Amino acid sequence: MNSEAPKGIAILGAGAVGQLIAHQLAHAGIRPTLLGRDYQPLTEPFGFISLAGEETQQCFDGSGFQGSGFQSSGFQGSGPDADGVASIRLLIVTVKAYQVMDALLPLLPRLSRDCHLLLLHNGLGPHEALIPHLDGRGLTLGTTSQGALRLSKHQLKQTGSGLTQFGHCAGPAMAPELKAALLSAIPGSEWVEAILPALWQKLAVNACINPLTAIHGVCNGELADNAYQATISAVLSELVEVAKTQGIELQEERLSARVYEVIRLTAANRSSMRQDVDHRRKTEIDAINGYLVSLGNRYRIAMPANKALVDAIHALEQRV
Ligand code: KPL
Repeated sequence: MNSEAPKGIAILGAGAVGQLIAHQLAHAGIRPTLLGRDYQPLTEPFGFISLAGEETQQCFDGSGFQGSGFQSSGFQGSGPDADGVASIRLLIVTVKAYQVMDALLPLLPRLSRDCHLLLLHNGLGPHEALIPHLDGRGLTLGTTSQGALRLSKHQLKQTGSGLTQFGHCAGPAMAPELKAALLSAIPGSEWVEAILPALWQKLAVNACINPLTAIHGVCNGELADNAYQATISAVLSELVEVAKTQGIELQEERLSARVYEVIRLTAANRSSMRQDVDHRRKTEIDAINGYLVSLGNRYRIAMPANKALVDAIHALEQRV
C-alpha cells in the first residue's frame, strides 16, 4: 500500500457499486475494507474485469490497515473494537436506499464520533432519516452513473464509465485527504458545492428510465420510442413542481434532454430496476418515484404519472 494513502476507509455493501468503488480505491493504492452483512470484513478475493478487459483479483479484508484495528488476525477477537469498526474514518455506504437505515442504525453507536459517512445509492430520502442520528458526524452524499455488472457474487465487470459526484450534506466536512483520495481513485469523479440539485437530476433520470424499462421489459435505448414520450414528459413535469417544495429549481427541457441523452448513452443497458424485477428482488421504487409521490402527498401536489409507475412496480414486486 502507498504509505501516503489514507487508512480507515470501509465500504458497507458488497453489491456492484460497493465492489466497483473498492476495486477503484485498491487500484489507486488504497486498501479499503469491504464489510459484509454482519459488519465483518469480507476475506475472500474479488475479481474485476476493467473497461479495457484487464482482469485482476483483490482482497478487501483491510490487511492494508497495519497498526489499526483492521488486521487479518484481529477479526474474531473479543475486545471492544475487535473487528476494527471504531477505527473507520470514512464509511462509504453502498447498500440500496431501502437498506440504509436498517444497515446503519445498529452500527452508528460503534463508529467513532470522527467517522465520516458517505451515502451512494439511487434515489433520495434516506439522508433525511439519517441526519437526526449522526450525533456530530459528518455526512456526504454522492451519485454515480458508472456501470458495473456482477458476473457472480465475487466477480465484477465494469460495463460503462460515467460521472460520479460527491458533495457535503450535513455536519463536519470530509477531511481533505479522504476527499482527495476518493477523487483521485474514482475516474470521472468531481466534488460539487450543491449536491442536492445534482441528486435531483439523477433522480429525474432514474424516475423515467428505471420503472419504464422494468414494466415493459425493455433495454434503456428502447425508451427513445415515441410511445414513451408522454409518460416521460408527465413524470418530469410533476418532478419539477415537487422539487420546488425543497427549494430546488429545475428546468424541464434540460432534464428531458438529459434523460434522452442517458437513454442514448446506455441504450444496451438493462436498468437496475429491470434487473431487480427480473430477479424478483425488491426494487428501489420507493426512493425514486415513491419519494416524489410522498413529497406530493405532503405538499398536496398531484403526482398521477409517478403514482401509476409506483403502483405498477409494486404489483410486479408482489408476483410470486
Ligand atoms: O442508474 C441507472 C440504473 O439502471 O439504475 C441508469 C442510469 C438508468 C442506467 O441503467
